Amino acid sequence: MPRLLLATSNAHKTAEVAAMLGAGWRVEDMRAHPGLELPEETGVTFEENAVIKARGASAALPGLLVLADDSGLEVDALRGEPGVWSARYAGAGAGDAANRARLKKELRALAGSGDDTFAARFRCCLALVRDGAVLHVSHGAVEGRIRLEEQGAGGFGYDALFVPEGYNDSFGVLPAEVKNQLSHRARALEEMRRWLETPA
Ligand code: ITT
Repeated sequence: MPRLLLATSNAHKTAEVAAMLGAGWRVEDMRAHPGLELPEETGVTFEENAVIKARGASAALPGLLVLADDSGLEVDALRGEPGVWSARYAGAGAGDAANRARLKKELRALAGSGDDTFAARFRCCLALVRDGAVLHVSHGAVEGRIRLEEQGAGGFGYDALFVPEGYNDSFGVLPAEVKNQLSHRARALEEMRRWLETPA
C-alpha cells in the first residue's frame, strides 16, 4: 500500500484527507514523527506555505512521499482576510474558538446595513514533495457565506460559521461525507489524486 506523510499538526486535516483517499493509502501525519517540527510559515501565499511545510518534513524523511496542506478562509468584506493568517487570526498560537471570535467581531463592526451574511470562500493548496523536490501542486476552493451565528460542532476552524453555496447549513452541521465531497480540500485532493494515479 502506498505511504503518504501529511506534513500537518492539524489532526482534522489528516482525518479528512485519509477519509477522502480511502483504504488504498496509508496516511500518517506529524504524530508519527514526534521529534520533527514543521518550519515556520513565512510565505504570503497558500502555495508558498504548503511548499515550505512539505519541503521541511521531506528534508528529514528521505524517500517518503510528503503532502502539505495550506488553507484558509477569505472574506470579501475583509478584503480577503484572514487568508493565509487564518490559523493565527487571533494571534500566534490562537485556537479555533478565538479565531472565530475575532472574525465575528470584525464582521459585526461591518454589519447593520441589513446584511448579516458575508461572501467568503475556503481555499486550499496542496504541495507534494519527495526528497525536497516539488512533484505537483494543486488548488481547490469552495464558495459560501459567513453567518455571524455559530451552527454545529462538527469539523474544525471556521466550519461552524461557513455555509457552502447551495446549502442552508454550515460545515459544522453538514455530515463529514458532504463536506468531503465539495470542500476546498476535496477539490485540491481530487486533482492531486488524478496526478498521483496517472502512470508516469
Ligand atoms: P498545519 O499548518 O500544521 O497543517 P494549521 O491548522 O495551522 O495546521 P494552516 O496554517 O493551513 O493549518 O491554517 C489553516 C487554517 O484555516 C485552519 O487552522 C482553520 O482555521 C482554517 N481552515 C482551513 N481549512 C478549513 C476547513 O476545512 N474548515 C474550517 N477551517 C479551515
